[in-house]
Amino acid sequence: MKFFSTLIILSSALAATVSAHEFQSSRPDSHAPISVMGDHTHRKGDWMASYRFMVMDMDGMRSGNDSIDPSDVFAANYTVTPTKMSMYMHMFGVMHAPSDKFTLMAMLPYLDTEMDHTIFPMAAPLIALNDGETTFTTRSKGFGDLKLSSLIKLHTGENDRAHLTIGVSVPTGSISEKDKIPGPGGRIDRQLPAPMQLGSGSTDFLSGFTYGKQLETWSYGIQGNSVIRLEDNSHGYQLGDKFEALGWLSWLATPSTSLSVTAYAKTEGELSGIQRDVGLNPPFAPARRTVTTAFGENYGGDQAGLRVGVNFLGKDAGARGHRFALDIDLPLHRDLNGYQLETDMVATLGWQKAW
Ligand SMILES: [Cu+2]
Repeated sequence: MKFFSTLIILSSALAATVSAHEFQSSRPDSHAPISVMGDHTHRKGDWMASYRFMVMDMDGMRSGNDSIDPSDVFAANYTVTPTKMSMYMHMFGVMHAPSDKFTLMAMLPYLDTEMDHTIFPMAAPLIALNDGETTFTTRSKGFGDLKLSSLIKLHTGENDRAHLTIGVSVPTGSISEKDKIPGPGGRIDRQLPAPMQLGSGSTDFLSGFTYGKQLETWSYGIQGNSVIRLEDNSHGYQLGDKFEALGWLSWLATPSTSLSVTAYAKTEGELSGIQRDVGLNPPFAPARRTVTTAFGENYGGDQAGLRVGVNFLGKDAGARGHRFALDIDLPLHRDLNGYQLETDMVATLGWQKAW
């Protein structure tokens, strides 16, 4: 909460320097940096389409605040450790305002995820890996969970605005994805652990609060958002709840280009329950554990970092009204529960157009 109070103090300091003018949606910084979801509302009758392409790169394992090696994970009694994960996400969005008070938003992601693993060398012969390989890669791809939200305007001032977001995440994404995983019987199709599944499997409650203010050549905003899981899924587990607080500062560099810095802090709970069909102990060594991702204690944690971004709003004939934006996330603080892959970089490229 120290993060939040710092943001509020920063906001008040900036507000004191303001000169009044209309909130201008024709400015590139009237939208938050592209990685912020549900940041703006629309006027009655407006429609907006959006597309985001996200790349997430996770390289190497971490426990708490420390980067660790596969040997550390094997020493902690695990037989297999992830070593690397890359995720590509295509996110499709539609917004529509049936009235000035309410804006409806729908978002559907398409995910393509790959995870590399290393097997404890002393265990490889026991799993009967006669091919001599001690690594394997799993992949999953498909549509994820559909998020439906209503953005409710709370305040529209001369140069500031605030809204509430209330929504639901519908479990349209599969949680039955399988891929070839070595084990008894060789490399055969087995249930993938939660990070490789396409959805949460549960109906989740989404909520958020967003405030934004425009100055002559600057603007800023703050947002708090959360994801609360409402049930266990059909595979017997529940992902952790998520809470995030963020604030951004944008500078109107030219009439069509703004540059931004975003600071964020987020926390996610452990996975609860037992993932059905994901083995906990290898049959050849019942005292050992299989892979870190099979255990709920190796999920969630706290992260904070900075994102830098650019928003572009087309003004000339061909590109008029088209928005293009890029945002790069560099995590600075990663305090992860148990043993997990660490996030090194997230890049978001987006397009938006309103009618
Ligand atoms: Cu919009």
